[in-house]
Amino acid sequence: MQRTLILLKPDCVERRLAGTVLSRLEQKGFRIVAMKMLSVTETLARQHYAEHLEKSFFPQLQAYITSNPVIALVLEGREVVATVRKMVGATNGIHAEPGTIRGDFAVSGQRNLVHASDSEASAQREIAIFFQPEELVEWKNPHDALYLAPHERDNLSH
Ligand code: FUP
Repeated sequence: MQRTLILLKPDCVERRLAGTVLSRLEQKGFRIVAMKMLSVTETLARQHYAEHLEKSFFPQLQAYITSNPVIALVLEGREVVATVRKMVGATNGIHAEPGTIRGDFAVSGQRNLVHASDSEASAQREIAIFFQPEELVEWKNPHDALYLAPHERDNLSH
């Protein structure tokens, strides 16, 4: 079943928007399988943003993501990676479509509230950075019957 890593970033926590953002993701119909608050260390920031280490904006990005705690969570569900990316919107809040999380709540290219994995491979890499395998909770939700047709429940990754 497909999973993705979400970070409610320091600005999201500081602006008390964590509940609002989480609510949107929950209401869509995805399953929370892990969640915790933590302070991102500089080492963790370098791991998570490995692809941006050489970018000119990395020092500022690292300072921001380590400035206050984040809430990290893993969501599971059908096409969760691409669907959450659509819900989050374009990187810069100014360019993000209204109706997306960044489009509705962000005006910044850096303080954009949320991180969401951009591919299944990224999701696997990022989940392993933030969570131990035993922190990922397997559970059955009786309400899945309300969200999915029987044939969709059989293979949740498609
Ligand atoms: P996204 O996948 O939309 O989160 O964006 P990227 O992976 O391209 O960038 C990761 C983070 O780097 C963004 F959330 C914000 C930050 N960033 C900047 O601060 N400046 C930039 O020019 C690009 C990205």
